[in-house]
Amino acid sequence: MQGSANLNIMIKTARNAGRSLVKDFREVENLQVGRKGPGDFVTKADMSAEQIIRDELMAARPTYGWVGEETGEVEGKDPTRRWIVDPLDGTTNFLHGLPHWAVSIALEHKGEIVAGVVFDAAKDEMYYAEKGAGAWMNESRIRVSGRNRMSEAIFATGVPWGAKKTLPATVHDLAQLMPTCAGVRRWGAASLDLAYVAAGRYEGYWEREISAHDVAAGIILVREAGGFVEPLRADGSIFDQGAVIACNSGVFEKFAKTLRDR
Ligand code: LIP
Repeated sequence: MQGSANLNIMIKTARNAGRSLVKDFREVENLQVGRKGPGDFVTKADMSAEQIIRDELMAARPTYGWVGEETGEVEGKDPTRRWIVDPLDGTTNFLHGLPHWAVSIALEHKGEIVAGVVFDAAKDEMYYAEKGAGAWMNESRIRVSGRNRMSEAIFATGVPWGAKKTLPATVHDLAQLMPTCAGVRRWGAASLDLAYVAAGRYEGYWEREISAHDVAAGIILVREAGGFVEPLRADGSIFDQGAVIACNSGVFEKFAKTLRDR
């Protein structure tokens, strides 16, 4: 795919940050250096990857705003455009030596995500999408799965940890959903959950307590791959609610009804 200048910058930056993370992966000195809250770790690797991304994106587009997991929010001269970045989504997996984590970079324009890149550096899988240009993984176009029976569908979610309040609701979701489908997975990196829905590896994903930087890039991957992404509850936006549902078109209605009828 011939991407725009912005998409090419995002891909190059994600690759550079991913390379730095691969070097740090499984190196003891790069393990946990702090905690933002119970179960919410930050590593030297997170911080240096965010610095790489911030330096490269700010140099390339100095007027755009910035929201990064580790460095917070900076308003740009251009109030209509901002980067939304998670330098290391799946920090807990990274800390445990589990090769399932990613760099996530999204570009928002006037409140809409217009480009997204999720780089699974450990597996060298670069997922990217731009509004109107489809979703891609490395050189191949990706699409959501064509499965349309709940009994054959698998889903992914994030199970809340530590001080998160949504454990009872998530347990209720699981009790309602599990008897209707072929299984539920919990991998620990929301950006990759969305990338996997986009690639047709599983049918859907939902999570009840999630941050914008975890899901921003994945939202456009799923939409451009032909799937639906909505706020989990009918009112408000995904970012305001911090709750999301994403799915192929074949089982979306049944999946959403199961989670929304409470
Ligand atoms: C993590 C997610 C994970 C989710 C956690 C957490 P981090 O992001 O992607 O799937 O369940 O709540 O937010 O903290 O590793 O960037």
